[in-house]
Amino acid sequence: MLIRRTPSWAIPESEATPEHVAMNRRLFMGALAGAAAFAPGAAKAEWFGFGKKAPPPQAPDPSAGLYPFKRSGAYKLDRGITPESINLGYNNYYEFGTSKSIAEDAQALPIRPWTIKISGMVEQPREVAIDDLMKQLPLEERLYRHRCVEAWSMALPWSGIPMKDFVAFAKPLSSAKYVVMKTFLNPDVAEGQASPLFDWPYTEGLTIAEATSELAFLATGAYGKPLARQMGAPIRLVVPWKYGFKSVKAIVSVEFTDKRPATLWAVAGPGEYGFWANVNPEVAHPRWSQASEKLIGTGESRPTQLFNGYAEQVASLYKDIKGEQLYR
Ligand SMILES: Nc1nc2c(c(=O)[nH]1)N[C@H]1C(S)=C(S)[C@@H](COP(=O)(O)O)O[C@H]1N2
Ligand SMILES: [Mo]
Repeated sequence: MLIRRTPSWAIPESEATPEHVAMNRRLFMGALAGAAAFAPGAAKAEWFGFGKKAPPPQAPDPSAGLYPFKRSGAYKLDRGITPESINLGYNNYYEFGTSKSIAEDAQALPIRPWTIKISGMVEQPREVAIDDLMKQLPLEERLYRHRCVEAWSMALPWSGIPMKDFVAFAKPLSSAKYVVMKTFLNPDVAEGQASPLFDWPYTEGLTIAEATSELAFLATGAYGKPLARQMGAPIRLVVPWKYGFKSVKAIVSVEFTDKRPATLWAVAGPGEYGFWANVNPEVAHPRWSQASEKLIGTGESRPTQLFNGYAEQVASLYKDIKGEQLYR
């Protein structure tokens, strides 16, 4: 008889995957009949990571020598850093599968050359290579907590560019209200993108006020080196006062607009995930409590903090917003 031993820090699958599998199952049942008709082969009954392929040879990272970035003293943790080895093996990245073990599949993503398209309500639309961007903008390391809507958390050193400096670089028009970020679209490499259950590419957005706030960060690295592919290489958003699904990985486009974007999880589960998604222990997810969180790596349970402990920096962003679901 096979006994699956779960490390003590691991969350039982049933708890760890609600964002995700529980909803998908429901969606899946509903979607199956129709979806299978227009996307034969995409609607796989088992979708927990894909076939193992040897990763293709990858181009070198010309910015690798810039790491480690100088650590900012402004961001203190109230817990230990999650060991890198644990973070590298516990990820959400639906493009590569719905389990936490997508690291191997994610190695197929080519991350050089990599450009970011800046478009919409800006002085001048343009496309910029990530390595040029890193030469022009400030680089630093920040220690942040990281809280998934599934009620687990980590803490880690991110290396990257303050988002407010990126926004200044992009020169949005004063009429722009939102910034919309999208992940690459390449179903040949990311088989999850063949699934009809989500509106690919992964899309997330912030208000301009959020994007230019102190904490919003574009990570190009973690743990003192370039970002691992499973963590969102070569560049991903990090907004630590919000649930993890806001922090979109592998960004290829940034658009400025005056319309609130339709974001991937808000489209997939509108009753469960919204645009704002600010962490709040008192606002439960429709299917589970957010009062506490489990620290990945130790298994310790801690009370969830309002805005994930960053209320001092971000609460003022929301004080005049009325009649909106700010915490889901
Ligand atoms: N493109 C993309 N970005 C994504 C996701 C995803 O599936 N695809 N998952 C999100 C979720 S739900 C979380 S919790 C974090 C996980 O980041 P990590 O794997 O570095 O912990 O990435 C977010 N960004
Ligand atoms: Mo998440």
